This record gives sequence, structure tokens and C-alpha cells, in this order.
Amino acid sequence: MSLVLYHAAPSRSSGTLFLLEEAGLPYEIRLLDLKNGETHTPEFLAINPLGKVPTIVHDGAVITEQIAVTIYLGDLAVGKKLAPPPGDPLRGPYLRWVAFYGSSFEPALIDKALKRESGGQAMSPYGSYEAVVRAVSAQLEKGPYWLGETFTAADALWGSALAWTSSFGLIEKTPAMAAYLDRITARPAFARAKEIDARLSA
Ligand SMILES: N[C@@H](CCC(=O)N[C@@H](CS)C(=O)NCC(=O)O)C(=O)O
Repeated sequence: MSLVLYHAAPSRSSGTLFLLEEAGLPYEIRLLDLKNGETHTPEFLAINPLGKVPTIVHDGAVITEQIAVTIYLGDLAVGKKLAPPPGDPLRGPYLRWVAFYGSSFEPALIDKALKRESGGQAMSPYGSYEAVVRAVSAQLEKGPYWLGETFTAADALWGSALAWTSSFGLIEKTPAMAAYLDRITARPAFARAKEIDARLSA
């Protein structure tokens, strides 16, 4: 099996690195320097025309977008229980929350960061920033993990994302979020990914 992660250290692809460490899958990193425009070389644009990481290539198949990458790797790590399988009552909520990240959470936070109008309730993909934050807070109150008792690939995505978005001040770090982030960052796979990033960015 060949599994390659196109990665910038640190960046959104750090969440994928964390997930790969949780998955225990053999993988290879191709490091791209965002500051030097290495995601916009003709070679990389031929793989991902948007010039974005994370991008993974598994046995020749290109997978882009954090959401697809998360779902793909969760399913690929057979036996690791990182993704509720079809038929499991948590499969629907799992897909819902992974998709919610990409289609509602990030757009809401980026609009806020750029001080852009949402476009109004009906036109906006997420409605209102406040509604997105309320939905996230309600999920965090349930805990201990995103879908309840067990860590899943959704936690690699949400844990990494809440860590950077709260540190950038794009969302308030509530006590429930702080407790969740403590649980996520205490995981050995998170520490390994962080150490890999520190080494790569040195
Ligand atoms: N829609 C993409 C967004 C990923 C993204 O924005 N990645 C940033 C790194 S944090 C990137 O690759 N930026 C490089 C660039 O756009 O030149 C996803 O969900 O994977």
C-alpha cells in the first residue's frame, strides 16, 4: 500500500497527521512550504488544482478536502474503530458532524475572521455564526468525545480545528471546549503529530 500525505507544518493538514498517527497506517509525508508557494507548483496543482493541503494519495487515488480525507482515512483504518460503520447508529451523526465542519463551521469562522457578512439566513451556507457556535457548544457539553464515549476520526478533525480556531480568537474557548481540548491533546498520537510538526517546521 502507498499512502502519501502532502503536508504543510503546521497547518490544517496537521489534523490529518494526527489522524494518521491514530490510525497507525504506514504513510509518507511530502512537505510543502506554504511561504515559498510550494502548494502552487505545476506538479502539485496537477494533483490538487486548488493548491491546498491536506491532500492524500492512496494507491494512486487523490483525496482532497479535510472532510473527505477524514472520512476516507477513518474507513481505511479497519479495526481501529475510528469511524462508525454503515449500519451503526452513530454513522449518521458521524457523517453529519464531519460534514458540518466543512460546510458550516469553517465558512462561519472564516467570514467572522474576515469581517464579512454571512449573506443572510437563507443565502448563507450556515445561517448565523451564533447558531453554529451554539451547535458546537451543545455537542461539546455532551462529551467526553465528539460522538460520545469513543474517540473517532471526527475528534481528530474537531480537536485540531478547535485548537487553532480558539487560539486565533475565532471562537471562545468555553470550559467545556477547554476540557475537550485537554482530552484530545493528551493523546499520544496528538503528541507524536505535534513532535513531527515541530521537527518539520524547524
Ligand atoms: N477546503 C480545503 C481547505 C484547506 C486549506 O485551506 N489549507 C491551507 C493550509 S491551512 C492551504 O493549503 N493553503 C495553501 C494555499 O492556499 O496556498 C480543505 O478543507 O481541505
